Formats: sequence, C-alpha cells, structure tokens
Amino acid sequence: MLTPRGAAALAGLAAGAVTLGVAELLAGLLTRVTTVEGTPSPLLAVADAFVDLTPPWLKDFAVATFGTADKTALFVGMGLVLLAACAGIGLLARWMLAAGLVTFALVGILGVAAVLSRPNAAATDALPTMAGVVVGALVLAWFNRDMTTTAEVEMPGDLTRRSVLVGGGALAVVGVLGIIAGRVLSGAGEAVRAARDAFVVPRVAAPVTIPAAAEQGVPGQTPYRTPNDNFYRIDTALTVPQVDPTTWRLRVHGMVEEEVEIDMAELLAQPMVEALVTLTCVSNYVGGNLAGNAVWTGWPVRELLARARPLPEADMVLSTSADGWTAGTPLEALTDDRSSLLAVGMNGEPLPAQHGFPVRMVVPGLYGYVSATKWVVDLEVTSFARDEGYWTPRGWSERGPIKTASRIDVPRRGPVDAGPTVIAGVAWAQQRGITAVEVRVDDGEWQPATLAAEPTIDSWRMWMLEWDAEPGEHTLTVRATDGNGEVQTERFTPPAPDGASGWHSVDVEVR
Ligand SMILES: Nc1nc2c(c(=O)[nH]1)N[C@H]1C(S)=C(S)[C@@H](COP(=O)(O)O)O[C@H]1N2
Ligand SMILES: [Mo]
Repeated sequence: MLTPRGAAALAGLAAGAVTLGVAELLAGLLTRVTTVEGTPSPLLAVADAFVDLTPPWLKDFAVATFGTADKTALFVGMGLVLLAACAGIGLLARWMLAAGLVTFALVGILGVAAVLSRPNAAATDALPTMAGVVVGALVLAWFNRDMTTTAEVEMPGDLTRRSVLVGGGALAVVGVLGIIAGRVLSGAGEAVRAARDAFVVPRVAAPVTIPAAAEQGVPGQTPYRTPNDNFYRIDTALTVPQVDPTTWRLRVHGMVEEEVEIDMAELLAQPMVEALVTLTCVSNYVGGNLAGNAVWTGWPVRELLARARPLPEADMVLSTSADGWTAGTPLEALTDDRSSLLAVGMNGEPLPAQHGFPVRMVVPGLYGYVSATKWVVDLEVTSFARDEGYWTPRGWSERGPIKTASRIDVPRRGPVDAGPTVIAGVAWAQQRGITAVEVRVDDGEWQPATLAAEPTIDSWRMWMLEWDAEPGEHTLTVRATDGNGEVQTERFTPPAPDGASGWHSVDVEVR
C-alpha cells in the first residue's frame, strides 16, 4: 500500500507540517499576547525575506508573468519547494537519520534567520520557529526509530509502513490545522478594518471636480478616474500592514533644524487639499496597466518639511513605511509647488488598507518606487550621497522620473468589423502633460488623435481617433508628445532600471 520510499517521504512531510503547525500556532499566540508589532509568521517571514532578496530580473519576470497575482504565485511556488524539501529530507533520514536531522535543522535555521531579518524583529520572535523545528525533528526521528543508519538495511515491514501512513497523515493534518489556527489568531486586519470604517476623510476648501470633457467614453477606453477597487496594487508586503490611526505617528528627522513629530489628530487639523494624480509603477511594460488615476486628499508634504526646516546639504527624503520599506525622493519634488501629499483619502474614501491606510505619500511625476510610500511613518531628510531607497541596491535607478507613455486600449483583441471604427486609449507624462497623441496604421502617416480635456498635467489624458478599417491584418502604433514638445522615444527598453520606453502597438484583424 505504501512503498518504503513513499513512507519515508510521508514521514518527512509529516515532520514539516508539524513544524510549521507548531511554529505558526505559537507565532499567532505570541502576537495575541504581545500586541505591539506582533510576531512574524515563519512562513510569511521566509516569503518576505525572499522578496527582499529578489533581483530586478526576477521581479520583472514575476510582474510580467503573473501581474498583480505575483504574490499568489510566490506562495504557490514556496509551497511546492517546501513539499519537495520535506519529502527529500524524509528520504534522506531513511538512508541516514543523522543526515536527515541535520538538514532539517539547517532548513530550520534558515527560517529563524528569515524571521529575525524582518524589520523590528525581537529575539523572542525566533522562539516559535525553534520550537517547531524541535517538535518536527522529534517526529522525523520517531518515524525512523526502527531503522538503522545504514542504507543496506530494508525498510521495516508493512505494519510500520501502515503506521507511517496513518500517523504521518494524521500529523500532516494536525500541522495544517495549526497553520490555519495561527493565521486566524494573528487576526490580520480586524481591528484596523473597524478603524478605517470609522475614519472620516476631511473636507477641503477647493474640492477637485472632474470636467465631463476629460472623458471620451469610447467603449473599452480606460475611465479617467480609476475606482479604488480597480486600482493596481504593487508592494513588497505579503500581508497588508495594519496601522492603527490612533497610534500612528509621523516623525521628520535627519538633516533638519528641528525634529518634528505629528499624530493623526494634528495631521487632520491641517488645511487639506485635493489633487488628481496618476500613479505609475516603474515595472509597467509598454502597453501595460500598472497605472491608475485618483483624487487624493491630503496635506502637502512641503508644509510639514517647512516646519522641520531641511539643512542646505540635504537633497533627499527617505520615507519609511510601517513594514520597513523605503523610498528615496528628491527633496525638491517634496518642496516645490507640485501636489506632493501626505494622503489620507483616495477618491473620497479613507485609503484602502492595500493602498496605505491611514497615510501614504503621493508625488506627481515620479514612479511609485521612489515616492509613493504607503503606510508611511517616518521621513528622514538626508542626501542621495548618504542613503538609498529599498529598490536602489536591488538594481533600480536612484531617481525615477516618469517617462512619457501612451497606450492603445481599443481595439485590443478579437477581430474588428471593417468600416468606421474608433481607436482610443490614454497617454501620460505627469508634471509635463500631454500635448499631442499620434496614431499610425501599418506604415502610414502619423495621424493626430483627438485629445480629451486635461484637468491637470499630473494625470493621464484620453485620446481617440476615427479609423476607416479595411479588411486584413493591421498594426496600430501610438506615440505621445509631452508638454515640453518632446516626442515619446521609439527606443524599446525594459522596465529595469528606470522604466520601460518605446511605442505601443497592437495587431488587429479586420473582417
Ligand atoms: N510601503 C510600501 N509602499 C510602497 C511600495 C512598497 O513596496 N511598500 N511600493 C511602491 C510602488 S513600487 C508603487 S508602484 C506604488 C503603488 O501604489 P499602489 O499599490 O497604491 O498602486 O506604491 C509604492 N509604495
Ligand atoms: Mo512600482
């Protein structure tokens, strides 16, 4: 019913499941009793550490292949690796118990290292993982108790194998239940969800109104304003950081004349403004959809920095999130007259948890990775010579101004009927604005598209062009011109290190 090898692999899987069950359960319990930062789940810590070690080509590949499902893909991949590793250790232990146990312990040490590598990790955070590894090792040894340490000896008889099947299967189930219980106990999100529901976005003196002329309403064309639940999400956080607005503080320090710290009451008492800003991810491919446009409500960062009075040598602000992620933003982008905000509202609602509740940064004209810190808790005024943001040592540029981009939304796929049709899409060059969009059919002339109104140079601009489609295969290409009169470059570059460039084109079949 179960081959000796199968039994050995199952013993390894049972040991692994029990290890994780114990570790996750204890981590969940510790989180319950200690509150402050919580004890990281070993599984999540390993995944987080993996994300932190991701080289740019792999991040690029993950986003390109899985899009915003990259986190799910990571968990599935990690699960498969874990299963294989546990089965392998089980086989190794059957051949030589000591070797299996040592390998098991080494994997455990990696887990402990991952837990301790998390921001704000305390030494006690290692305890659940260590306890799990000890219990798991005992399970592994127990299943192999009858075996000698040489490879020549046969696996014990059917009875033992049956006991492995029943006992191992049961322990694996217990382990998985422990993992689930641990995750439930750590209670991700409950308290903060209530705080968000109760959060009132302040009113502003001059609310943004979006003129109807900003939309062209071509079916399939991107809506001018992106609803919150449709807004792309990119971050390194595998579980959404839970930040309680009542204990939230933002500290400004570093190269300043005066350190400043504000809490939520003080932030909300400031004169708030609204601004339309299109956020864009540096990982967006030509024609991709990692961009979104929202009305943000917040307090200009420049006002807070003015209180701290940056020293003349400073040229960068390193912003840090509650989960330890950082962005390095040119000081100038936060002190000039653009709408750089400490945002608390997104399209009139409190920030969704995934988009940075309770406070995030929004900086027009810069890619998110150098500016748009979600769950922001700390601003260090510093210099590029002295500090760097999270992605810079990982192969992305120190500076990330948004490149001019244009995208064809329709037609995109599926055959088009011959005759009059409409080509439409969106173009952006935040802080410069879009002054022209041109479309080319096959190798024809560039034809000027009709532009929608542009309420602000910080948001994208809609465009459309009527086209008399002739039967056959056609390639449509778009390019935009920014407010400085610069035509979008044809030169293709991948997202790394400072954003993709090149013209977007689509192939359409006309019948
Ligand atoms: N705390 C935190 N903030 C972050 C990130 C992150 O990984 N952690 N990613 C940045 C990146 S790369 C982008 S593109 C934007 C995306 O913001 P969104 O998820 O609200 O669209 O958030 C930025 N802010
Ligand atoms: Mo990004």
